[in-house]
Parts: sequence; C-alpha cells; structure tokens
Amino acid sequence: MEEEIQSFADNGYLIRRGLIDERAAGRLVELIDRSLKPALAPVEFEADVHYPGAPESRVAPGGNTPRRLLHAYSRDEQFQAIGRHPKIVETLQALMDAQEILLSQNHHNCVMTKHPGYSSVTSWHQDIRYWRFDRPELVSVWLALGPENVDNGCLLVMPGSHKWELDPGRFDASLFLRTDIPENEALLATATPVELERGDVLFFHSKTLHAAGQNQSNTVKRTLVYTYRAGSNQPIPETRSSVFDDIPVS
Ligand SMILES: O=C(O)CCC(=O)C(=O)O
Repeated sequence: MEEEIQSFADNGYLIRRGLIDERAAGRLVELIDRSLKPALAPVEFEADVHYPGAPESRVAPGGNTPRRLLHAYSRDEQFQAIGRHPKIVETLQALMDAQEILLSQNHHNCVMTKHPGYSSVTSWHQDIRYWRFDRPELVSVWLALGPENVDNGCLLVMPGSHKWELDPGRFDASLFLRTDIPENEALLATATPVELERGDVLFFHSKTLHAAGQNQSNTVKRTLVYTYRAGSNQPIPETRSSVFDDIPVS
C-alpha cells in the first residue's frame, strides 16, 4: 500500500484493478438496468446540464436520456454494500491517513450512465469548485461496471493537477479550465485517459482536473461514483455540502 499511497500523493489518482468481484459487479449492472427502464427518480438528464453534445431540451431528440441516477446510496442495499465495501474503505483510510471516513450524500452519490447517441462532453474541472469543506481534501471513488475507454467516454485526468495553484483566469465563468488560451496548452497536453475494466476502482482527489468525452460506442457505460471525507474535514454549515448527513463507513 505504501507505493499506492505515494502514487496517489504524486498523481492525485489511483487505480485499484479488480477490487470489486465479477458477481457483485454483474448484479449491480442488472439493478442499474432495472432502474433505467423506466428511469427511477431522482434522475439528472443529459438535457439538464447543457454540456457540449447534450440534447437541446427535454423535448428534443434524445431529451429523455438519463445522465445520472441520483442518490445512489439510499436506493438499494447493493449500492450501500459498495459504499461501505471494506477494500474501498481501507484504501480511503490509507489515502486520507484517517481512521474515520464518511460518505457524502451531497456530492456524486450517483450512477453515471453514458448512453450511445446522446451523451455529452464534460469539460476540464476540479470537483471541489462547488464543494465547501474545512479542507479541499476529499476523495471520490469511481467503480467501473464495464469497460471504460476513450471510445465510450472514459474519464481523462491531468496527473499531479491536485497540487497545481492555478490563477482564476485559467477558468471560465462556470469554473471549467479554458481551452482557448495559450497558458493552458501545456496543461491540456498532459491529459491521460483512465481506461478501466468492470470491477476496477479509480480513487481521485477532489482537486484533480478531469474531463470526459462522449460515448461513441453502441453500449451504455455505467459507473457508480461516491465521494468521501475524513472525520476531521467537516462540511461548512448551510452550504450544498451539508444538506444531507454524511454516512459513517468506518
Ligand atoms: O462525464 C463524465 O463521465 C465525467 C463526470 C464528472 O467529471 C463529474 O461528474 O465530476
């Protein structure tokens, strides 16, 4: 684990291959598919986010394409089992150097679905930009439930970006990294695809710059995503980070 802790500290992300066994991952896929037809609320639709490539509106072609099944943790015991999975929790304890770990119900806590035809591009951003905690030190857990690659819109990261101090001028009004200014060219050249297989788990820091493309394949991509904090890193009261109680998982 020492090497993995160092790699996370250096790069702002860590991949643990095959952390969730095939049977559990397969059952999750079945559960997610049952939750998509019809899509069980609460759901975020591609058309809601207005990201590049998203349908114009809910009544445009593809307007009913789900992007995220929200509030994953409270939907089903199977989602809870992953949220509290011992291998995930022990990795988080090591990466955050903390015994007490809590799962946030306010951030991520969703199944991301990327459907062929109507998925959007997520531009470069740091998740912490809209989150409010004592310290910007949270870790998100991204469980691949099938292959994730450039073709189906896998995550891209900029290794080491969680340590960069970037002036506000590098970002646009929505706090996405600007791709139209020469100052960001060298950063954009470091983009690294995170290619995963079913059962692989990506751990990434809340300051790591990441992005994702559209799904150009002909199958749906499904990913379960949770965010965790250490017990000592409290959400700021009366912000969107403190709306729902965090769940202790250790
Ligand atoms: O479109 C994607 O898969 C990326 C999602 C993402 O970066 C986020 O929700 O923070």
